[in-house]
Amino acid sequence: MAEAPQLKRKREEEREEEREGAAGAVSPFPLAELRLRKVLRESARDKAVFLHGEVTNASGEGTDAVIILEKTPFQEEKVLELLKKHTKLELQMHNDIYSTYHLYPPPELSEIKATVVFPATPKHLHKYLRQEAFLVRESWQDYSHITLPFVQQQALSLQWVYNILEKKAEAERIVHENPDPCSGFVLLPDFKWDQSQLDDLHLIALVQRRDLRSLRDLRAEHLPLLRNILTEGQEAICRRFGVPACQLRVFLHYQPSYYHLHVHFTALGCEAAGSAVERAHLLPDVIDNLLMEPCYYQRRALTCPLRADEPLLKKFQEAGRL
Ligand code: DD3
Repeated sequence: MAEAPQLKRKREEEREEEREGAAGAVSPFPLAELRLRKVLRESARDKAVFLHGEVTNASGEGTDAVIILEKTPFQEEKVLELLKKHTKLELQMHNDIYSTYHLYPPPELSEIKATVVFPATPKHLHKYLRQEAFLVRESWQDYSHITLPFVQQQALSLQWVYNILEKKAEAERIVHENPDPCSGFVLLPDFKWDQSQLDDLHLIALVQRRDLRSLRDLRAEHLPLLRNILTEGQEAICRRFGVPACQLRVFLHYQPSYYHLHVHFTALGCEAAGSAVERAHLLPDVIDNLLMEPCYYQRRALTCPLRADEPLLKKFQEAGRL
């Protein structure tokens, strides 16, 4: 529940901007005009629900959208307000020294984070369906014969990444940039983090160069890039958010969810999805592996979880590798 003073100041600034902009503000997505098609997934643990919605235009054509609704973590300085203020209180049960209540706080204390993908492709809709996962052991041969051709032909749009690198989107959110075209990167908060509290801190480093897809492409020649990301990323996060390097988990995913090389920085105290051993590779370990063996990631087998509906899993099944 700790909060850096920088965060507090930043939020106050944002609130001011909101107030100033409120009058002429244009909503980028008509949330209210949405019709619910299907609940894709819901998670009691994460306090989140994933919805498939549809917006109908004037000529009656429907366009798909994904909406993710999440209850946000508590903020220390607001918790007391929650108990006083204009919160309605409803006793649920009482037994001896124990009792439970339902609280109905005022709107400004009961925000819900909404993430919208619009228009959403069938791939987006699929991504959030609850799915069983399977572990695949991918040899280098598997990578070159199965995974790489698949990654090349699926060509999922990386437009949002290029927009960030070219400052066409989220430019004001950039925390640090190293502009070197070969060993540079851009560091900014991940979509998943609303920056209201440090508990779930999550930033991503997107590399400037566009020829690196994943861990599998990394060789000793990329060590300067990886070292830059590690040291400059840690420094920038400590400066901006006050979180020291020893409390940051810096890692890559294999398989990644998009094939433009990126590195995650998350708060050590936050065990959110994605830090599991079957998918996460710590950056300092990656660096050491490449130091000892320049072609480490072109030689060893890598384990990764694949969801039942993922086309890549089907490719492994067809090849008799599962
Ligand atoms: C994505 C993986 C991708 C749905 C959702 C997220 N961080 C992003 C666009 C801009 C971003 C991210 C795809 C897409 Cl919710 C489908 O992630 C993003 N901007 N992870 C930031 N800062």
